[in-house]
Amino acid sequence: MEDGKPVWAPHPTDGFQLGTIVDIGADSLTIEPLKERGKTFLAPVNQVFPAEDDVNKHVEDNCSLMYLNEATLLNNVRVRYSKDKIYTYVANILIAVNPYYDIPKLYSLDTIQQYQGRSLGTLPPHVYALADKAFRDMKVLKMSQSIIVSGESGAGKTENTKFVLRYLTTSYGTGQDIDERIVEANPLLEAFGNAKTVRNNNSSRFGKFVEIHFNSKNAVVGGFVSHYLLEKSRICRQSSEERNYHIFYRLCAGAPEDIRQKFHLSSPDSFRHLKAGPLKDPLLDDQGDFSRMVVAMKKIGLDDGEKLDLFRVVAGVLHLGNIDFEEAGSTSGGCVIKNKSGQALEHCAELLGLDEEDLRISLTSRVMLTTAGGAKGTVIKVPLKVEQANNARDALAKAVYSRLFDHVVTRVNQCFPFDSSANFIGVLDIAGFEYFEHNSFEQFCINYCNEKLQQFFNERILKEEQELYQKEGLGVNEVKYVDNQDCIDLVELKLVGILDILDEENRLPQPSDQHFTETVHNKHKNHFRLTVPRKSKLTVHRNVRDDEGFIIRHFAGAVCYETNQFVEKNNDALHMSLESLVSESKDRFIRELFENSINSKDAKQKAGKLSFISVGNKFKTQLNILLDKLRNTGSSFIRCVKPNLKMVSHQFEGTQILSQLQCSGMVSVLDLMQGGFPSRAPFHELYNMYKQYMPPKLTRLDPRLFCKALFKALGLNENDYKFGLTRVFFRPGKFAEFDQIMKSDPDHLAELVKRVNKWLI
Ligand code: AD9
Ligand code: MG
Repeated sequence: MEDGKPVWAPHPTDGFQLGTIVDIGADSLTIEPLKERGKTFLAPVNQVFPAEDDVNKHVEDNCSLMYLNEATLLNNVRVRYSKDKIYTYVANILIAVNPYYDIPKLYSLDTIQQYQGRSLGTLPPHVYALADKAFRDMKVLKMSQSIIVSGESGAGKTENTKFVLRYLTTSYGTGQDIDERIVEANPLLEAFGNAKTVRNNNSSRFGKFVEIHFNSKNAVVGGFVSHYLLEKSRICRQSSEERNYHIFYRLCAGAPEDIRQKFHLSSPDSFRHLKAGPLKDPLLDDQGDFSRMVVAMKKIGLDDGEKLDLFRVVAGVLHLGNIDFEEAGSTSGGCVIKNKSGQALEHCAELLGLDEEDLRISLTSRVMLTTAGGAKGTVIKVPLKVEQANNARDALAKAVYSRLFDHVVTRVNQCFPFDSSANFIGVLDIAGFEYFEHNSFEQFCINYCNEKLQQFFNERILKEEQELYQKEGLGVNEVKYVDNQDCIDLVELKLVGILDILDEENRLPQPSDQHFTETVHNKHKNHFRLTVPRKSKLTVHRNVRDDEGFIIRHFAGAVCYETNQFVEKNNDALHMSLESLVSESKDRFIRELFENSINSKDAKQKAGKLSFISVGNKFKTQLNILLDKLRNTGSSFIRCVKPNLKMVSHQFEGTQILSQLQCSGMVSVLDLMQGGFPSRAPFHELYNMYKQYMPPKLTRLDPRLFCKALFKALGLNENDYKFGLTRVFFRPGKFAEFDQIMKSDPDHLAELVKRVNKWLI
């Protein structure tokens, strides 16, 4: 960094501020802010970055800046955002800032048409450009493609995913039903899988990978949705400012009178599962959304019977939630259903096709197989305490609702079937790295998933970069990056990985979260990635006892997980009495929900005795299938950014955005690019761009020689660029510099032409 030149130094809210270096210490710099002359502050050396000469300038591809670092990236994104340019490239990666309002024409049909068939970079950065690149790559390389959309809650993943789906079906569909169905499946998935949270009024509480399949003529033939990890805890409990899944409120608000009567529906405040949070959100139109959902259901081909099946189960879950228990008042230590819950019990039994008495017994007692006294396999009935009965009721609600969600996805998939497909374009919309005040099993799973995706991102971005250098004969050094395999191993390795340790705990006769936590610490003493909360010097340290949690050092930062409830959340099995209750329901639909859930024949045979189904390991298997799939496709990345916590337009909270860019791995990409050759231009493009400025003698040369002659004449520093086989590679910012010289004033150009002529002689 040169003396007196402005630099970017940390700022508490903006992320960075401009200043000049006034003194250099051993590991910190004294900075004088540009806005407050005379004042100074200290900043760590590694958090001060060179600034561009013109900080108000913005570029479509961040790599054409002179200095590639987190500060110049943040500034570029900021300047662009202020002009409603929400998309920015960093090479082929697309950064998308959520505008929180509809930018006119940004997604219009006209815009869709403009982007069709156009190479990346020929038009302003756009999610359509990336979608079209995926399509063209699929067509030319005859290879499936994936688009990985990531970012924190509310960053715009789901909206961008929908734009990709709409773009592809509009542009490359056959104009038949199927195109519309792929788009219209979303309202249904969102009704059952999205909810209002403090971070997003329409937050997806599940991950999904949507594939659009194409035939050998590259026309859309069908689609397929895979889903991951629906947040089950929400069905029975929400924090005071959050809501349950949309469908519950929509049904209460929008169902026509006959359905309301049939399913005994009333306002949301009469249901325990809904009344903890806000019943109505001013920004959400439950009634209107209900009508829109019904229209979408029709469009994708659901008939009235199927629609009623879905609504009936949703209503059944609501009534189930209203069943309350009280102590039995006898010596048995058990409990009974409160008198006032009689109607809830009756409605629930009716809607789920259960015998009222059976439901009562299954909720208040538990059937166990005993081996005591040598009487192997004797069935005994154990009365449940009030708290245990509450748990049983909630477990049943979660099981019924999550099976219902599985069914919705399966049913949606039947709406766009395909016989054969040549290739697909898959879009992954899954939550990004999370760290909250309290982090539980859900965060643990999602962050494990993000470690895997980050590894894939590193592999792809670095590998592609190195392959290109190699192909072009550049002979540059290999690029190194931090490998996170050790962190992935810590979670998923057989036997010693955290997931297997947890499963092992679940299988113990008396599993406990504390014992699980201790085992994790014991098995991984001195593991670089794992520490105990109390003694940890890491900044995330929370007031959690060592046997109540662990800290994992993720690629995006350290997170303290509180292990309370890990054991319970890792188990997908209902206890035996409830499992047999629902699988023997009089209602065919309910029976099928539970039949389908046990897939393998083997598991079916054991079903009667199943007491543990691992959530963590199921997710691990799904994730590995997903990653195998991704590895077999060409890939593009979209990094979504949430501009502010208030969810409003035109507000750019620098520090918060900076942290998102860091978590998404963008900063490491910049480091890589800064050390490499991020800008590149094919010889023929340079030739076409600049031939008008050059003497005829030069333009007669072939594009490669033309460029060589030109570069020589310009006297460019040979460290700033390299000639490959088909293109010139530039060091960061050097292409922009070169372009500026070429387009500079006529006198300068005349001088240049003279020099070129001289060189050619
Ligand atoms: V979550 O992890 O599912 O909680 P997402 O999916 O990242 O989250 P989502 O796409 O749902 O966020 O976006 C949140 C809200 O921002 C949307 O409901 C829109 O109101 C708003 N949004 C997002 N992207 C755009 C956009 N490109 N234009 C206008 C947008 N509004
Ligand atoms: Mg979403």
